[in-house]
Amino acid sequence: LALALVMILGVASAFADVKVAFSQIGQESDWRTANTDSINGAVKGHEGWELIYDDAQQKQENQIKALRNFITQGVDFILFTGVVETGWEEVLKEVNEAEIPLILIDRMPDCMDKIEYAAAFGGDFVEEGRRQVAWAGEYLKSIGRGEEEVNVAIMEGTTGAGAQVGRTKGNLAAMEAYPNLKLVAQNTGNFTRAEGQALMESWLKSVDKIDVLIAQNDDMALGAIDAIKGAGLVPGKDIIIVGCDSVKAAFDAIVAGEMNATIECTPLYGPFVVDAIEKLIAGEDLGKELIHPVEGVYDIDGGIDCGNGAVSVKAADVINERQY
Ligand code: GZL
Repeated sequence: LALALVMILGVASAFADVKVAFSQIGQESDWRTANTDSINGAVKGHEGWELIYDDAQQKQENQIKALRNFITQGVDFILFTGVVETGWEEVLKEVNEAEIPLILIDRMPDCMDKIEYAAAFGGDFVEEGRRQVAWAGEYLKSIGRGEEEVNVAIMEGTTGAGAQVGRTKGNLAAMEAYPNLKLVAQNTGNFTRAEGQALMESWLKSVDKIDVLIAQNDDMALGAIDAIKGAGLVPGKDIIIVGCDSVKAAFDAIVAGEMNATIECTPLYGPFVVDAIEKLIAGEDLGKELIHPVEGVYDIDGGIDCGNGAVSVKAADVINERQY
């Protein structure tokens, strides 16, 4: 029976009229899991489409191998997000030479202007980083602490990742607008909860005083909360904590008063990818524009104006609508 099943599945996959290959970075965060689930669900949910998935475990060499395997397999489309920005030009040109349409999602390669790609969709990381610091600066003003010097620590994502490079750029640019914010620590927690906890534990021993933590994703913020509690401090009060991604666990922490805000960066690219592939199959040219999703800011009370039209929304009011 098992043999028959394998044969049937084998034959069925041979008839899948669209093979979509996805080079995914890894499983480092709730955001990444939600991103994989969104694309997996959308592609597999499409009649006659097959998803060929590779998890690179956050290693660039594994992504390069996967891309070359996809070329050998003769897939119809390749979805790609790079663990880091650099080192992709050679292999992405091989994808171009194989004439396989490339859809860039999430973290963009730094060679975008040197390769061919059929569509691009991802977060505006510089704006997300700017919003993190702007939220903190405006929140401090709203509680009467806009004048006092406040010590800020920036916990960065995976070093060299587009999301880290962009968010750090946005973080530091926004610090200029709030002279009361003083940067006292900056290091990477690699976008994981465990490494965020470890980094916060080391900072609590080595840094005189941290008043605000800017964590470039919610998983690191949640790890930092564990470390703060372990040190006998009160997260959300003794240290103000601003995350990024807006995953469900962050909403739970905000409603519990242990985290103060999170900046949205949606992982739900599945519908975008399916729509793009359908249009490409129909012969449409989708252009080169990097499409950014519209995104929000969520915190304990709402009403904090972060600039660029971003006013925070009360987490408790929308927690039941969260999709990831
Ligand atoms: C952002 C994405 C980042 C998330 C992290 O688009 O690349 O990678 O912010 C994830 O949670 O690890």
